[in-house]
Amino acid sequence: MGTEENLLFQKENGVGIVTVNRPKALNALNQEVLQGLDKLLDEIAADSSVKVVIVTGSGDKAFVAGADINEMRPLTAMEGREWGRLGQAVFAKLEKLPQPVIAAVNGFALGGGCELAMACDIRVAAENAKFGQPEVSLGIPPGFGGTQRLPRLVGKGRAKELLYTGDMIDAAEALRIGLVNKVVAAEELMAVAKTMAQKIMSRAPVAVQVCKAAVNAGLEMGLEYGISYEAEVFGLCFATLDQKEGMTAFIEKRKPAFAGK
Ligand code: DAK
Repeated sequence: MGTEENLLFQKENGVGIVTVNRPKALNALNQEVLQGLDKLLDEIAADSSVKVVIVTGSGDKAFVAGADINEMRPLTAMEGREWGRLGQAVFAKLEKLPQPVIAAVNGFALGGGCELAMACDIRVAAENAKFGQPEVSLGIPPGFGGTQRLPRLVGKGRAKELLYTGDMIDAAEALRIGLVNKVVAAEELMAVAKTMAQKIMSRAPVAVQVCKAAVNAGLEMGLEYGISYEAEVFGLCFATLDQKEGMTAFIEKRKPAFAGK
């Protein structure tokens, strides 16, 4: 599986760990990282041995401190649009990845870093994590989905406050407003993320994937159509071995052994 120096990938007991590895620039996302991530996500999507993905940053200071400002500064309008399109496509790919994705946020998650965390399904944060969309201080709005995913997670009013002020919030505040799912001690972050990954992996894989697709699609289509989509995928799951195994195991009072089929 492909790895770039500034983007690391390792597999550990079915969990794929993606690490943005530019600690000297606080893991800021440059074009090379985005292109590497694009390729890596295709490989992960096609790799059935990866059941759950964790995304994190190198070092103990930053998850990702945003898009690379040095690289962005000289862009023309057309180049900026291309750059933004690449990032948006990569983040959409991450959001739609068949496998569940946990962001293990180990420090600054600013701008594109906050947007990266929001494109993941679940966010676990270290106590020292800091979140924010400081783009308005740089003369731009967020460009990797921040104006869209932030209000969907924390509500319109809170999102607008963060977007307009560019304020940074700490992990406790992020937890309070629903931007993160859990806050843990920094030294426990990866262990907690891995334990959560293992728990998800112990459930019926197809059912988990269907939950992900139904939540993502449903939030874009309104309750009536979302409910109807749910009925379709609910029905489809009765064609899986996992449904037979899950219900039989319950009746037989034993743990299910899911095949993911
Ligand atoms: N880009 C490039 N380098 C960065 C960086 C970034 N975002 N953030 C930090 N660094 C670098 C610093 O320049 C410094 O490099 P050296 O001076 O050592 O060479 C090194 O990382 C360490 O940072 P500091 O010395 O500043 O460390 P501090 O602890 O003092 O401060 C900080 C940490 C995170 C508060 C500070 O570094 C900071 O404010 N960083 C910038 C955070 C930020 O503004 N992030 C948002 C970036 S804008 C678009 C699509 C998307 C986007 C834009 C357009 N299109 C549609 C076109 C997204 C934009 C963003 O994400």
